[in-house]
Amino acid sequence: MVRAWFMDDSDADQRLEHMTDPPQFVDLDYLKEQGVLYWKLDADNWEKEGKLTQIRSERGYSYEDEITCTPEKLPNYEEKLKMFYQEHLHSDEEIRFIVDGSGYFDIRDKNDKWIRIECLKGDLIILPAGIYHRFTLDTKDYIQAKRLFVGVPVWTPHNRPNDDHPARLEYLKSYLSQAK
Ligand code: KMT
Ligand code: NI
Repeated sequence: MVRAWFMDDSDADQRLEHMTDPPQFVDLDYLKEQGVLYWKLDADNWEKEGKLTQIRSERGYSYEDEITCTPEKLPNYEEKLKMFYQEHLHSDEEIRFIVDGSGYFDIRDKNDKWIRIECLKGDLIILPAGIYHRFTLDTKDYIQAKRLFVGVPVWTPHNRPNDDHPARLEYLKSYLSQAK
């Protein structure tokens, strides 16, 4: 089961868990209310398992590649990791299937609070277009993930504030219009 929790506001290392004391976990339904989708897949057997193929065809993901976050495999490693951790949004979904390692996706909930989502080997996570979010490695410093996309990929991050971005407006309309 995915673990996700409200973050504390300490400015300690971004790679730490940043749980509050006591921890305040959120469940899948809460993530779904913010438009975040999640599946657990068999990372060692995903081809046979067929779930990824099914999700790919249902959602029209025609593009796929792999990213490995290590200084050797990721060009401009330091710079990229800094970029990933700047709060931003995209014009499209961000889809990641973790084939090895782990890391955290942080998303802003409807009350603009940070929720940290622990992504482990076998997790498939979809962030909706227009959600403010960021990514960090954890203290193990290693993740390898498949990136999926509909059509030609656009990875451009639009850093916050970008409240008039069409994807932001669409996101607000779809998910936050009844937010309390
Ligand atoms: C991103 O866009 O934040 C990433 O691709 C992070 C590495 S993949 C989990
Ligand atoms: Ni992103």
